[in-house]
Amino acid sequence: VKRRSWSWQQYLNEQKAEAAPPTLFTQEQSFPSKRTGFKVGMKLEGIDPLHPSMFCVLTVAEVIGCRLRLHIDGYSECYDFWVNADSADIKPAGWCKEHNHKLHPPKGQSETEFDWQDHLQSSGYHAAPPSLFICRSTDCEFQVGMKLEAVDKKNPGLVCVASVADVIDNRFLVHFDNWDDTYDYWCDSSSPYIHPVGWCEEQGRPLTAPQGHPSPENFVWEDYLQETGSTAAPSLAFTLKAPHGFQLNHRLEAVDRRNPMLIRVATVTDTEDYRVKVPYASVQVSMHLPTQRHEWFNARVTHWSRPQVRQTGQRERDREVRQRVQ
Ligand code: MLY
Repeated sequence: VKRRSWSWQQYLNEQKAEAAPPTLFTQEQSFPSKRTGFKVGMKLEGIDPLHPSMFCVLTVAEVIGCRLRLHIDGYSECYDFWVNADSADIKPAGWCKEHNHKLHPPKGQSETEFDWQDHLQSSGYHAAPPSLFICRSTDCEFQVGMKLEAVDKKNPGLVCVASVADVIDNRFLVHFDNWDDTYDYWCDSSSPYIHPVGWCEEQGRPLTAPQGHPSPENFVWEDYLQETGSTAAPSLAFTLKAPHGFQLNHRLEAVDRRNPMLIRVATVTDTEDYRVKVPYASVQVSMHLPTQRHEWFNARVTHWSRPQVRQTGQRERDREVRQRVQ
């Protein structure tokens, strides 16, 4: 049997389903207006997703559409990760030095010895031109050291004592006091996961004290701020965004978290104010963007124009992943 290429329009008609309207997606989730100029082999600096407090030396290992697979120099390929080409997590070579951030050198090289010029010369690769990176607003009222209450995204039932550990452009790094940086995450002032000091008390919810606090049940912000010589992030700096507008049964394209190279057809099966639940269908398509733009993308990126239909077992079909709506 000749397999016809998979089409969103046909699928939506068959399913009598509606695509999530493009207006519901943020700028970052929408298709960029021009093709990315990143090429395999270009080098850059960026945030290690497993250690969000660290900047590393990276090489573009693969480019598919508007997404890049990045390799951390000197480390195993198993740490490679995918980002959108317009991600705020990547910066041109030399950015860390210029902005007073520690750059983790490739494995085996010492921090003091690492030099971009030498690294490029010895590898024979080039730095990604700074013009490929998106310029961002630098407006941020949050400052390093300020305290807040934040949801631990790895344990979403917990709201915890947290600090601003870093600020870049309009985003800041949320760090949980006395925990390691694997719980850290970057967000902006509109994030639904952050709250001003005193929020838990006001809401009648438990607040998780810093790890090792002598009396976690009796945590008092006033004392803690004094002990640590810190200030609370001003409540006016919190600018909670409006809930998303995705609705049950909306179809969209979502990155498969287990195999982030793949983008899958997905259906919204549950919604909360700031999250949607999307179990993956078994069809893989070309991008995770509003479906209306699909034709445009397909027309240009030929190696994605024959989506692959995967045979999946029950286990895979039953697999559900909560995809957070940014
Ligand atoms: N059961 C987990 C909970 C860790 C929570 C960390 N947050 C507060 C940053 C553990 O003990 O590892």
